[in-house]
Amino acid sequence: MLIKNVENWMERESAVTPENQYHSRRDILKSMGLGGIGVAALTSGAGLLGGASAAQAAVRPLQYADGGFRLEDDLTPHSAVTGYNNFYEFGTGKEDPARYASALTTEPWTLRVEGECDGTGTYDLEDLIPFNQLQERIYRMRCVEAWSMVIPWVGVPLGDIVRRLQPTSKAKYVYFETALRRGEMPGVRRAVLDWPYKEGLRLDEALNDLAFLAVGLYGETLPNQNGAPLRLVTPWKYGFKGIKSIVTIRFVEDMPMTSWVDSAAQEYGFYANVNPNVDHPRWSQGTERRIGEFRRRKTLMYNGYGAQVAHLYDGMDLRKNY
Ligand SMILES: Nc1nc2c(c(=O)[nH]1)N[C@H]1C(S)=C(S)[C@@H](COP(=O)(O)O)O[C@H]1N2
Ligand SMILES: [Mo]
Repeated sequence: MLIKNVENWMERESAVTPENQYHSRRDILKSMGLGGIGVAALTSGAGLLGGASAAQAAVRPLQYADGGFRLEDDLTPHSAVTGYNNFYEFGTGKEDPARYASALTTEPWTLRVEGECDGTGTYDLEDLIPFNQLQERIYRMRCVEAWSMVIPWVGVPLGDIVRRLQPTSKAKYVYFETALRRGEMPGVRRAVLDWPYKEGLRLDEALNDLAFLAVGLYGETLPNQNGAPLRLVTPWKYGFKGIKSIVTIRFVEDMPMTSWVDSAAQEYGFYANVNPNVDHPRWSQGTERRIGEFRRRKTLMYNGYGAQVAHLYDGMDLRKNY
């Protein structure tokens, strides 16, 4: 991303508290015999179990079922998931989103659905997302900056929403935009990226089982710094595809421009599939550091999700289509 020197942010990363010093709220709740449901009083009390910030005070518990995608890997502690973020609308520092994103007004939240589909129009969040059918999925996440996390997301399969909106036969891609609120987002005063933040998926990628629209994490609504109230999660792709605080969904015929391709096409491609064999021009993608761990891990092709997604790219040259 905008890192001049990889070592620079690696040092910042190591400043994150080691894993054994964290207390996962989820595990604590589990050990108290509480599941993911109805723990409002316990989980939203600021500071009760440590690490809560002003921005997290607004989160609410969600009800959800097990979405079936679970990992053996330890979860990344809640305080790292919500305290070490990329959300450039609030600044380019990893702590900036936790510090400033509470200014974002997320209620009410309306989305525009546009382009090549039958379901065009303006939707309240609750009308687009079936909050009574939420799932929890634990996904491995890999940032292009070569750090990774394991996050318990709560949301709905993107494919369910796409199918409900009924794309026309012309629709080949889904394009997303983040809210642009000059008064609430200190980071957009600088033209770091071409605001609003833009992303896209090929339609078959959007329909893949793994593609997910998250409204929560760790059993609660998303903290603003993680993209409240609605963000994309595509765990086989680098983190930057996970566009936050979505206000526009548009079905289009041609491959859309995305913020990162626009900013540096030679460094960030449209596909952005996690691929240890294709290095970023300025650093290796062969290994990664799981936040909270010290030894580096080998990065896995498609972030370990090849069985689910490799077929989407059959016959494509992944060096060209990076
Ligand atoms: N609108 C918006 N979405 C964004 C970003 C951003 O700067 N703005 N950063 C991306 C990047 S680079 C990453 S790694 C993930 C980080 O998500 P997290 O902070 O919830 O871990 O969000 C992605 N989505
Ligand atoms: Mo990222």
